Amino acid sequence: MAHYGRFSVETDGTDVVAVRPAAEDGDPSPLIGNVPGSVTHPSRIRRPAVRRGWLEHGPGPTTLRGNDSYVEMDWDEFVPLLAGELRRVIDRHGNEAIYGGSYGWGSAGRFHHAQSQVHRFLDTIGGYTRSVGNYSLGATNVVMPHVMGSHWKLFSRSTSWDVIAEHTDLLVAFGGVPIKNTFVNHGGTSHHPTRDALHRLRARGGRIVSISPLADDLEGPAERLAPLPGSDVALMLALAYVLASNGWHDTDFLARYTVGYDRFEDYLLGRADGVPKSPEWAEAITGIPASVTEDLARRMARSTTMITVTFSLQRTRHGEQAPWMGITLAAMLGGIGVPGAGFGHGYGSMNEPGIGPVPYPLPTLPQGTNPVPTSIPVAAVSDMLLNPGAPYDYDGEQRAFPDIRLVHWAGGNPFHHHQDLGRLREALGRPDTVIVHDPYWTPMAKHADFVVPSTTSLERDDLSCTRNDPWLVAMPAAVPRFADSRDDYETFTLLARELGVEQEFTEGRTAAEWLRHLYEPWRGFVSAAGRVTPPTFDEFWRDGAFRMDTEDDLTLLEDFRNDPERAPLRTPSGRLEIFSETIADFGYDDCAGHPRWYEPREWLRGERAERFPLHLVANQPKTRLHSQLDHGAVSRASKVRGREPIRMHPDDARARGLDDGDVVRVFNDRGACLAGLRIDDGLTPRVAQLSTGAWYDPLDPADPRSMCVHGNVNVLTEDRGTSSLAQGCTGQHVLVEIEKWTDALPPVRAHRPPAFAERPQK
Ligand code: PGD
Repeated sequence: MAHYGRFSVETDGTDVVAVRPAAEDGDPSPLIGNVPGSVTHPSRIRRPAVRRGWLEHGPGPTTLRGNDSYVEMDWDEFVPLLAGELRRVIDRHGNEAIYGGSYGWGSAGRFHHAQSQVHRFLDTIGGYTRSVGNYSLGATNVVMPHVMGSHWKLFSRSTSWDVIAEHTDLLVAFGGVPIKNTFVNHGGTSHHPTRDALHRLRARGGRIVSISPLADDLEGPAERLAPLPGSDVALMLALAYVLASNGWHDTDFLARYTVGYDRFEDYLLGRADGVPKSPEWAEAITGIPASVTEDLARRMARSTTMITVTFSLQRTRHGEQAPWMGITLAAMLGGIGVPGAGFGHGYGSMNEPGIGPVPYPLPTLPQGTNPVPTSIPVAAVSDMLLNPGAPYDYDGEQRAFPDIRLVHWAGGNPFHHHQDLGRLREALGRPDTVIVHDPYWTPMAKHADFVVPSTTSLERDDLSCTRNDPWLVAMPAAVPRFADSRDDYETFTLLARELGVEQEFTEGRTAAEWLRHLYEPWRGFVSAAGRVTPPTFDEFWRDGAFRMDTEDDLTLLEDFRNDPERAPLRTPSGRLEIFSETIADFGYDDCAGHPRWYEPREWLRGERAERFPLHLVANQPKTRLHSQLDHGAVSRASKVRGREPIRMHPDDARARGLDDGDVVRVFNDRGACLAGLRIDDGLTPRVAQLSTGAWYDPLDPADPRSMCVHGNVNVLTEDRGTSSLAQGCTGQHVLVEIEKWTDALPPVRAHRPPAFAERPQK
């Protein structure tokens, strides 16, 4: 048994055969059950490989990506070929033509973190076009700095679960608090306090209101409201309306700590546009009876109320509005900065909000400086590849997309995270060359020209930690490297050598020396700060883990509440901006100067619903982390006849003649996929749910818009930004129709390697 992260693994010398959670974790994640067998799974990339068509025709746009065979080769041949292509693109088109945005959650360790490695390497060779933001929080990342001066504070300095359990009387949870998402956090996680905190809150007599179309977004006793998906902001506005029109809002708080409430109130009460955002107005949008809204607002005004909004609510068109309106509502209640009251974002979205932060920086691999200033919002990747030079708006800037010739990807799977995969496939046909590093033949690897076999975290020494978790963990390799795979660090070292910049990339250190180098100065820094004295590197490595101190019992924005002059927010006014002059001055027609209701495109009251009458919630899976280890035992066990499960209400199934266990075709005008039906009365009627993360598996790989036979929901979602402000990912909601699949069942080949070929004759 070897310690691995905060769980232990038992191996047979080549692969993991059993996993055991950390002893102190009272509610361990079931997802670790996907790990056994993952090192030697048939979907591992055994050797470096180059797409046959690339070898035959050289670099250039092509429709063959995703529909070609691969030629395996030795590292000695592969590295000069790949380095030569990087050199060609830089010499002919400049470094801006390399897209190294390379988004993704791959790999837990601090040193072998794939994103850090690829960015450091690309910086060393002269830079690259990068991406900004992420798929989790595209809208929040941009709007909340304007509103409250920060976005990271919302998560890393959020009100602690212990404080909520002890002080909150009424938890009003937009999006619920889905336990499944608290299994994971970026960089690893050691304990899972959410379920216990909710239990303690209830035991004290606290109440929870879960606002979601899915009953299991909140486990255990709770009141549930199910507004029409996508209409939560209208419900929030109606709650605000009840507070304002009854004089239950905290005018002292609004005057002292916020700006622009009066402008917002003109809109809220209908003075600005003649439309009061009353409970009756909202009822016609949300379907929630006006009396229910009034009653909830009354209780919110009388209790210590915490309003939370999950990340999912901002992963939709106009996603900026939900967190902005949530914090506005909390400001009207006057509880921001008060223990147990105020606002929270992302409880139940991952295992970070509610957990105390480490009060000092963590060991981090320096990434160098990127000499290329060009960036894109991360979810604009297809737009960029398809439309070089095209103008676009982003956070007050008028920008133009760069002309990308080479895509270099490590540690992410765009066929998991991006929307409208048919469009993504067309976009990936445009560059001259696509390079992907991954341990597995993911769909992204199957669209690459150069496929670089990476080790997994189980095959290399590393250390892990994350900003909201007390444990710094030694992760010694549990098993030898699989086949001919290499650590990304080693691959980049070889490429850097070939390109004449090895010393700049490695600074003369081996991977083992880097671990010590990251750790020892950090130890000195932390010791000097005087809070704790970490052990020496050798002691740390021997003991396997070090418990850092964390700041516990936090209340979000408590310092600001205590003294807004001495602890102002980093907004232009120093206060919470219910009306943002900055955003208003951008002049966008899809994001005004204060939170407001915008009708979504993909929702049941729109015209599209006449053709596609079911609202599909495309949320995070509970059987794996995103698309990772989709072939693991826990993920596989959930599949229905080998397809990703889709849930729908019994009435909707009956109306279509569908039974539990049927394979169904889920479709709209963008694409289609097969999925396995699970009937569930915990869903609101006319709502279906299909998680992200089933590996894309086209029936006809030659057709970019081919049906996915395995159930990848992103063949259906729209590739459109949240708004001109943030251009965030909007993958959470999509309208579809569902019908029984009556043809012969096509085989699922998602987890098989591609075809291999002989080298083409020149
Ligand atoms: P993962 O499946 O985690 O998904 O998208 P993301 O791309 O992060 O991909 C990580 C990849 O890294 C895997 O292929 C894994 O094999 C690889 N990997 C692991 N270790 C290593 C390593 O050491 N080296 C290398 N080179 N690779 C490694 C997640 C994204 O999806 C996120 S964060 C969100 S929140 C979005 N959510 C939604 C949503 O709610 N709805 C829809 N429709 N779509 C979404 N997409 C987004």
